[in-house]
Amino acid sequence: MMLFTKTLLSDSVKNLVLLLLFFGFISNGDALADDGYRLWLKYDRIQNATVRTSYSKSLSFIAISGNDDILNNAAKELQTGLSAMLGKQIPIVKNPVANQKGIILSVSAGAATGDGYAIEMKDGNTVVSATKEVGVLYGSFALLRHLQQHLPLEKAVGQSSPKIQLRMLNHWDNPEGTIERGYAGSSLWKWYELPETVDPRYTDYARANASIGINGTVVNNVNASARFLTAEYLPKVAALAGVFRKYGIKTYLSIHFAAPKTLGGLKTSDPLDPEVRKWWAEKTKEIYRAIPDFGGFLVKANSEGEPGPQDYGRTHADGANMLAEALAPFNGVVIWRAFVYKADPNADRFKAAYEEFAPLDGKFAKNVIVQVKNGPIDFQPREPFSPLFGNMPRTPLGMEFQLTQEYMGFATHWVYEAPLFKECLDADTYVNGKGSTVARIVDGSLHNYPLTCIAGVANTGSDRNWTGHPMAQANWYAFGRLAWDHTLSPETIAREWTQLALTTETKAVTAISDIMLRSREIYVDYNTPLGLSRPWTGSHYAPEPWQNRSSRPDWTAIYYHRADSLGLGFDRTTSGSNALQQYRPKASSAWLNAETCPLPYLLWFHHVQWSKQLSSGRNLWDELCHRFYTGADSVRWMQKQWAGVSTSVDPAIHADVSGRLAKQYKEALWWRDAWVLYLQTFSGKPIPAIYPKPDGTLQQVKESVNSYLMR
Ligand code: BDP
Repeated sequence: MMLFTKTLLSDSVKNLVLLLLFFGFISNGDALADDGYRLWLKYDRIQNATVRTSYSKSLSFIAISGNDDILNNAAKELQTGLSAMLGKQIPIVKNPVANQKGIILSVSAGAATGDGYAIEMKDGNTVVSATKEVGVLYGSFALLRHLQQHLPLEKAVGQSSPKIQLRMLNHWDNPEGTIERGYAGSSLWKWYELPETVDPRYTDYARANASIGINGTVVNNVNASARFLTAEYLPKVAALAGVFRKYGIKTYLSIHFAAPKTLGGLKTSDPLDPEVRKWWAEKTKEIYRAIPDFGGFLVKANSEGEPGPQDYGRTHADGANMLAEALAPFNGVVIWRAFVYKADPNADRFKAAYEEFAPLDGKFAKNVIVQVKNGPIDFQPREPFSPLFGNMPRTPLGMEFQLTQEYMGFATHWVYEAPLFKECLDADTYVNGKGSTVARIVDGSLHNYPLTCIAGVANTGSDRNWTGHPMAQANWYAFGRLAWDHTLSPETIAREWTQLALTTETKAVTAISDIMLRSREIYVDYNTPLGLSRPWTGSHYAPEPWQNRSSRPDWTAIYYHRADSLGLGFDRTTSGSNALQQYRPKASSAWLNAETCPLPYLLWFHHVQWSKQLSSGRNLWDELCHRFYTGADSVRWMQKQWAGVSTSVDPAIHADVSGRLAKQYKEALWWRDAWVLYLQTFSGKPIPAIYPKPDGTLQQVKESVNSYLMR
């Protein structure tokens, strides 16, 4: 009896909430604290009555014919979004309603091609059309994005097609639920309860991705466990794929190259061994039986201790082509990573990927993509573009960006990454003359690549707000938007995301996007200014520029900054490692000479004397102090600016970000003091009098770092 009453009560409460929702007393979050779960798909009720009325008149139904999963999800999303924004239930119908205006979803030949969509006005109706169902889904999300910004409906008209075919997230998730370099809780995938229990959150994950055009996901870590290929795990992966498929997202797996040995019990994993090839062919068939639209394999091989073809004297191409052969009958692809560097004490790690991969150009099978990190070293706060871009015209090169902030302050520091992505995409390689940008290599237009791919190492986890730092959601969003259209500006994306996720108040949108746009440069200034890199070893978080001990030299900090009594920086000119020679002369001409090298890249390429006058008018030492001090100080500006939007942003999110900013400020001082005090032992110069003294001695900073590292 008790139970019955409870059920009745909870049902009636539910109905009341629904009623209130539709009639606008509360809107999906207006009156409730926002926990960030809804990301940029908030669909808050539109407060401006004029806008609401005008939308209501034109958008009174959603017409969809046929019964396709993806189309149904497009209609459902429009219904959820519109009903919440307009405060009334918008029906999904089979045919347009006479004498009313609404949305018509249509799959038709001749509409926008590929994954693209068109939005048109026809007889007062808003028609979202595409050649493929998934295009209609993307068009529906684009329309919702437009309406969430309260823009005039007729301005939604237009066409859009993605510039890159495979727009993927790479999850570095492990079978036991941890995430390599994850800072937002544990894995989203609850392997232990799959496939029987399918968390509804997987659907929300798929919605979020589809809303920004992401169409592929690699669900497990590149340091791959062979377990994902077992009969135990494949049904689990298949259950996820079943959810993702309905949002146009293909599922991929990272594979362990030695699986034929470790899993299959073979004597070898040599890619040229017929038994090994057969093993992969059979395994691939088994995967496709479970997941008919499986995307393919992502492979980290002969890198940081992972097994690979070189263990058998074979090349990366041999390894990739063996897997490509197994996947080809199913149209699957191999995404082979170029993140390699050997433990050679005399080598420059900068040059490693180019040296191993450029000679293999043209040797890969048709369904292989080589995935290259944006920079030559490893996701540093600033790197020059990888010299592989432009040097493999006969091999599709994919881009790998890192969304998770491994080197950018985890989930504590606010860093908007779109400027970093754009800086790399817009860089000119000059391979086919001026305008040969990295973006044009990645989108295939420069070398006519038949396959194109861009990947972001995901920053998602089980935290309620998905990304730990609420503002890190913008990095996921920006990645998707740029993967779709790399010509968008970081500012456009910042403003758009802010309006969708935080507030539509114009002043606040400007204030918040200002912080976002400056945030990466501020971080670089107090963390690795003027082209410094890798001032940490194990933690990737705390300052350790003094770190000089490790099993290999390129795992120490001193290997990268090369501070000595003369100066600072890594000489990569002809007098040093000559890594600059891997670029086209026009791309590197400014970098070749310390006089002309832009300051952000100076110490990437030159060992510069402490008293050298720079283009800023300061000498190197003073310029470094200037950067460290102004960088750290700028976090206070971020705090002030953020305090100024307190009435425009949800209080819970506001408080959360304020707390993180306070910690960021403390840690910016930590970084500043660590660097300045450490470098001073080489430069022997005083900190300019205009700056306050560091908070402690070098020894004290080292102790605080040690106590952090002991955690
Ligand atoms: C480095 C990470 C490491 C990854 C590696 C990779 O520290 O955890 O496994 O990249 O990309 O940045 O393979």
